[in-house]
Amino acid sequence: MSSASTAILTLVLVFGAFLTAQCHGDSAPLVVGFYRGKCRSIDVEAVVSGVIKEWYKKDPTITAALLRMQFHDCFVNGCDASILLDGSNSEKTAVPNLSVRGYEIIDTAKAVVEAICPGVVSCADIIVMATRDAVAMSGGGGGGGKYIVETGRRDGSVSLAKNVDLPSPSISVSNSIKAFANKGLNPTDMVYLLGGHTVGITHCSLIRDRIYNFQNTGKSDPNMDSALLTTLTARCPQNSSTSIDNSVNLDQNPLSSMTVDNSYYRQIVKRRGVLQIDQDLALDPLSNNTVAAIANGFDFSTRFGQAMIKLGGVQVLTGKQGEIRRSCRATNKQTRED
Ligand code: HEM
Ligand SMILES: *[C@@H]1O[C@H](CO)[C@@H](O)[C@H](O)[C@H]1NC(C)=O
Ligand SMILES: *[C@@H]1O[C@H](CO)[C@@H](O)[C@H](O)[C@H]1NC(C)=O
Ligand SMILES: CC(=O)N[C@H]1CO[C@H](CO)[C@@H](O)[C@@H]1O
Repeated sequence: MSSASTAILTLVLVFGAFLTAQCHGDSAPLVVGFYRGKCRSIDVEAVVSGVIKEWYKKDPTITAALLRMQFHDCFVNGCDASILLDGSNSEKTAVPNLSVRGYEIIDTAKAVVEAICPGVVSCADIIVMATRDAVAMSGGGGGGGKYIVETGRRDGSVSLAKNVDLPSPSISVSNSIKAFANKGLNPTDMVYLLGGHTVGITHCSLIRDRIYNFQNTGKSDPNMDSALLTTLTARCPQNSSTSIDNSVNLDQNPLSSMTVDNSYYRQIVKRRGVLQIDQDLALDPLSNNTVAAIANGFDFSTRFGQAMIKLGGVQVLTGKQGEIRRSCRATNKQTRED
């Protein structure tokens, strides 16, 4: 092909791609500070932050609640607040969602922003902003500061329990890497994001196999530190006849179980991981070197924030897609029909 015809072909291709982008121009990139100037001169992010600060003073466990909520929202049908929709068959009714909490926090933040500027701020953005604020209150987010979130998400209208396909606590590191890759997140992102387990709890029902009958051996997980095994045995009796399902801190350093820091990694390298995936992360050759580097002080705070920003970009609705819900618990169509 002559260089002239190559040039023409290139032009046609580039222009064609440009036209295609225009035709599919319902979406727009997320941006930092999307709400600037969209609610008079009011700083919407500061308003949300105020709500989270008040809530955190009463209940510092909201950081764990919101981190898990953002993970579950973004992993199922993208970060579109589908996890917030009520309904007999919606995502929040699916088994892995049973213990997701914090819905009232989002309701409160939404009520406050709706009172100031109705129909402007999406529920999907509120989840991401609120999580960032709570992480900052818990000491995370880059030198004690906040990571800078991008905004401009819009809310979805599809929320189905059958779409919920979240990793189980016994997923292997290699399958977990695949699950994250399906969302555009690389293995390093995954290792940092699992650092979310530096706060919060799990229920005994999800770790009893590791304590008493690991992979049907009738024994505990051989990779579990013996002191941790003693602690967990006491906290999670084998044959608890009651329906009470005790909780156990995911970060087993008692001084740090409420703080967003690298302590989770320091624990798992000492074989003090609580969930099976936590322990395996420190041992599997696919992730052990990254874990060791973070445990030794490699920049957790900044990198965790960056990974959260990336998580917040998974399959988002933007531009003219979706809607800005009036109530985070219902689509606008449902709200009108009520
Ligand atoms: C392979 C990936 C993951 C698996 C298998 C997993 C699994 C789990 C399980 C089983 C629990 C305990 C639930 C309960 O007993 O109530 C839990 C809790 C939690 N997860 Fe994950 N998780 C994963 C990734 C993440 C990510 C990426 C984040 C956030 C960035 C996250 C944040 C949390 C938090 C904060 C809690 C504690 C919630 C609370 O205290 O209410 N997890 N996770
Ligand atoms: C729990 O139940 C199993 C099976 O019934 C039994 O083998 C085991 O000894 C019991 N453990 C305790 C601590 O009672
Ligand atoms: C990670 O695992 C590989 C393979 O087992 C091993 O050679 C390496 O030393 C491990 N790295 C760390 C930091 O333990
Ligand atoms: C928060 C929430 O909606 N939890 C629901 C989880 O699913 C169970 C069973 O479907 C419901 O009873 C809960 O209300």
